Amino acid sequence: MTRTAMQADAHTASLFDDHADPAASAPLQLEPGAAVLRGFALAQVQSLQQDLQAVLAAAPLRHLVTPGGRTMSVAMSNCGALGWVSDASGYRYTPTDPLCGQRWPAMPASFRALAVAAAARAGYEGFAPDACLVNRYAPGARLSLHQDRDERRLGQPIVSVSLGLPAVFLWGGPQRGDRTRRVPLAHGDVVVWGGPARLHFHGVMPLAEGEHPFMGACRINLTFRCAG
Ligand code: MD3
Ligand code: FE
Repeated sequence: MTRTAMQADAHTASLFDDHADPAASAPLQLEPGAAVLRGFALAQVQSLQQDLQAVLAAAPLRHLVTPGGRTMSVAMSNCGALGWVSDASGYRYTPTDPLCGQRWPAMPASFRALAVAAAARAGYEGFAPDACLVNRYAPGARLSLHQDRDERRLGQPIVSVSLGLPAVFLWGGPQRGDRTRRVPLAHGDVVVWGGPARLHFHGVMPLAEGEHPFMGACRINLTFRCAG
């Protein structure tokens, strides 16, 4: 084999590894506690998408209202033992869907397995999420800078899975006024947020217009948490 052919081969192999064998690609550390696993969910997107449809049939996406009275542009739902909700009285985790009074749909095995594998890959063995928040962004939807501090066990990480249209994630520091970095998140990317990064401020820039071949004109983000 010529030298050029070998180089081309090696290049193809590394591209292939990143996408087909996510366990082989080293996590990118944003900072201590925050690891980006590019494409980690790609091999599972078909089952995730199917199971998501069933979750959303039982617990439809809805636009929650903040305690301040604003309707969120992101549509949300939940699965698992606990679900995150917001209304005039505040933010909290509930065992039932306020729309119907029934328990949230169970967390699909495909969701749980992916979240547990991603956490382990980032160094968190034995991650046992009891809540999965589903966020759906249509073009223009955004999430303003906030902290996630409604969970009981802040020592546990949050695992987030991005599907569909790409987004620009805003990554700040422990104080609201800290400068922010922009981190692009694409279809199939998984991020594990723990340690000192767990309480950092973060948000999502308004979603750009687009059509994703697999997910349509939207971005879905799944976040797995230990809430109770
Ligand atoms: C960093 N969701 O649901 S995922 C949220 O893309 C949320 O829908 C965004 O922020 C989304 O609360 C961002 C990445 C993420 C999720 C939770 C975090 C980053 C985090 C918690 C602590 C630190
Ligand atoms: Fe958040």
